[in-house]
Amino acid sequence: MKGRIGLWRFLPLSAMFFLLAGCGEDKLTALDPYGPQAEWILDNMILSLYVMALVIIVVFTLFFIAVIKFRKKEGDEEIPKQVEGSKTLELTWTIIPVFLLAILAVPTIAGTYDMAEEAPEAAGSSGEEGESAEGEDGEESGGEVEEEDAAIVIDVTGHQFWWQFDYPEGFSAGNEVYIPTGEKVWFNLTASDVIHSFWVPALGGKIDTIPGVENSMWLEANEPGVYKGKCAELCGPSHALMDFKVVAMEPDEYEAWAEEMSGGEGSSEEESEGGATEESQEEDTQDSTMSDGRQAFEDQGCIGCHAVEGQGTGQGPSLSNFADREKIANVIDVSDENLEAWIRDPESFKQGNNMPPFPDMNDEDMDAIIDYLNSLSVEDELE
Ligand code: HEC
Ligand SMILES: [Cu+2]
Repeated sequence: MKGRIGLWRFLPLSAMFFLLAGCGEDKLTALDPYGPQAEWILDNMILSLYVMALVIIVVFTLFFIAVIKFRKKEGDEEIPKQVEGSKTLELTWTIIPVFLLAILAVPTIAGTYDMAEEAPEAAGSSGEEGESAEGEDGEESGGEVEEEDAAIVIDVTGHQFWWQFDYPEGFSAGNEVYIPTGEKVWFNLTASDVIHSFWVPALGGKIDTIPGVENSMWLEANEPGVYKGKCAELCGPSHALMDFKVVAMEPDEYEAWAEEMSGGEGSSEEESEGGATEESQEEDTQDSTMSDGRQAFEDQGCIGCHAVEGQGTGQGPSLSNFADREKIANVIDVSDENLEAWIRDPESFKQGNNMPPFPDMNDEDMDAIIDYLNSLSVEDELE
């Protein structure tokens, strides 16, 4: 009796837990799908739940019938008839599970093949965005203009403890991956150090990122939104903080974004080159008036690890659109104080991460760098 009272007391508490668990998370659940893959997973989860429920109901019904109907009655002294094996029974409880597994197998196998679809061979490079560069010079990629819906293939690299997303147009995005809605976006995934796992519960399944191995998967978002992703493989002290976000935009918005990321208006020639854009990026940075902040960013050596406009170095996340981030390094809210605190001592926020601290940077450089980072918005450019 005592135990029961104790348990009841926890009921409001656990109810609260479930309510609160729904708060503040950016769609971090597989039970609320926003894309075909996640829908498929949920449908199959529910189907197997039904199958399991059916089994439980049948087994327990039989069990209770047996317990009640065949219980020992008053004056019953005989030992009941002993049964040793029954072909009919054995067959029944072999065939029923086979039948149930067949029900599960049909959608599972079909879906697995669908999901294992390979990324279209490099169709993304110099693909869609280059082509749709507002038409200024439509002839850019010469004869080999891709068909309307050339696929987008994004290279993903897992690092302790951040995500690198390299786009076919030659730019890199750190920690937040932008995709268009309503189409399959392919990801080719690997890792630079240890095994990580790429998972966006609201959009689909997860897949490991393994050093030296390239895995591939696709995701699709039905509607615009921000979908939270997680590293799902214990990878070091800050594994639990290795989050990222998928930002799904309407296709035309996405195209404008991608164009802006790959250098804005003047750079459609460089887009047509696909990957080989290093030179033109150097030019780009020299063109843009070298602000104090940019100068400090280079003087302090940040540029050695953080690309701004351009492919990631792999050492640290690209900061090309840093001002669009919702969090710094996905752990602290964006604010000048927090940014300074991060730069002076990243370790205090994310144990074991690979950014060196800059505890003694002078205030002048610090302020300039913070202003500079705050100016690096691509979404603002689009408005
Ligand atoms: C040795 C390489 C290295 C240098 C030098 C470096 N960083 Fe970093 N930085 C990193 C890494 C690695 C991360 C990712 C940390 C993590 O999240 O695990 C990072 C993360 C960041 C972030 C958060 C990025 C995001 O996506 O939210 C900011 C901002 C940042 N660095 C600014 C700077 C500034 C400013 C400097 C120069 C004063 C600098 N970094 C120098 C490696 C470096
Ligand atoms: Cu990880």
